[in-house]
Amino acid sequence: MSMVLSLLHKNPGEDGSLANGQSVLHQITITLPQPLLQRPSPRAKGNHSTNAELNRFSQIYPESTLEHMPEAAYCNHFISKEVFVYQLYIANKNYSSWSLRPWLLLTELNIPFTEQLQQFLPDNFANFSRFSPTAKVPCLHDGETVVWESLAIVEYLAERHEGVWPADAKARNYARCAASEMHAGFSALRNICGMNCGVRVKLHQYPAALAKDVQRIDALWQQGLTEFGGPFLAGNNFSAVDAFFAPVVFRIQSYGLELSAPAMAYAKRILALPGMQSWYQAALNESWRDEGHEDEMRASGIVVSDLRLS
Ligand SMILES: N[C@@H](CCC(=O)N[C@@H](CS)C(=O)NCC(=O)O)C(=O)O
Repeated sequence: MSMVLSLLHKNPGEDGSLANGQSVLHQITITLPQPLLQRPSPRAKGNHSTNAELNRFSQIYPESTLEHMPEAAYCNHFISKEVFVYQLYIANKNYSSWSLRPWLLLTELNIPFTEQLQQFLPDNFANFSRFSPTAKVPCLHDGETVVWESLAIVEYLAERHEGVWPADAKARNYARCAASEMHAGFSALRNICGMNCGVRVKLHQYPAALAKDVQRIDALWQQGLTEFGGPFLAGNNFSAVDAFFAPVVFRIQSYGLELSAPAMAYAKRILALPGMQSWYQAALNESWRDEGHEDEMRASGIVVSDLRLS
């Protein structure tokens, strides 16, 4: 299979440095080598490429650095302006549980995106309305297309990237049901144990409605881990259902919630993921406080420790 590639190549300048070099546009016709045709997993569908694909490209064409690629190459499957187009609007990492879901999914699946973090303010409406019709986060922009609602974002990504939902039909059904249950339910857990990554709280009380939500989550997790063999909820790979329950994992940590041993082991595994660690560190480093979220947390319990760094 042949195709024409346009590459912006940089010749070294007189001092030998690329910084002072001249850019030259090359158009070359190439026959794609086999490794490029066998696209690596997780595979991008359509025009969106994964980091793995970009890395593969740069190994095969070392003269094109990743830095040059956005302007440089217009190879339909691998490199196009659209590769870098996803913009994910999120809010404070310490508090924004809905933002965490698509952020973690994109991060763990290695799908390139640009993070647009908008701070919670006493009135978010005007600011958040600039990028979302609901004035809420998360909101994904893909060029002109605006995708609001976390579950819709997941489905949008699933149409373009493999690995968002499990490949196995039974596991996929479980994953979709469990993620939808999380999207629509567990209001006692959400209201009483609002996500606040940096604090450790002793709850004033443990109401029956909260216990019921925690028990249901425990049962759901155990069902997935047992039926599909772990280490993730729907089997061997991290998928959207794990992303949907990621904020619950931070809540377990913050409020000292107790689940069965397999469920606690799962929570520990999720906490250890690079994406979760990175989110957590960023949350601890945030200096902003949102009084609404802080008041909710103080209404539920006593702060035993506050690990936030400033
Ligand atoms: N159902 C929405 C929920 C989004 C949501 O409630 N986001 C919160 C932050 S975690 C928000 O933007 N709140 C801002 C506000 O209400 O002013 C989704 O799934 O994306």
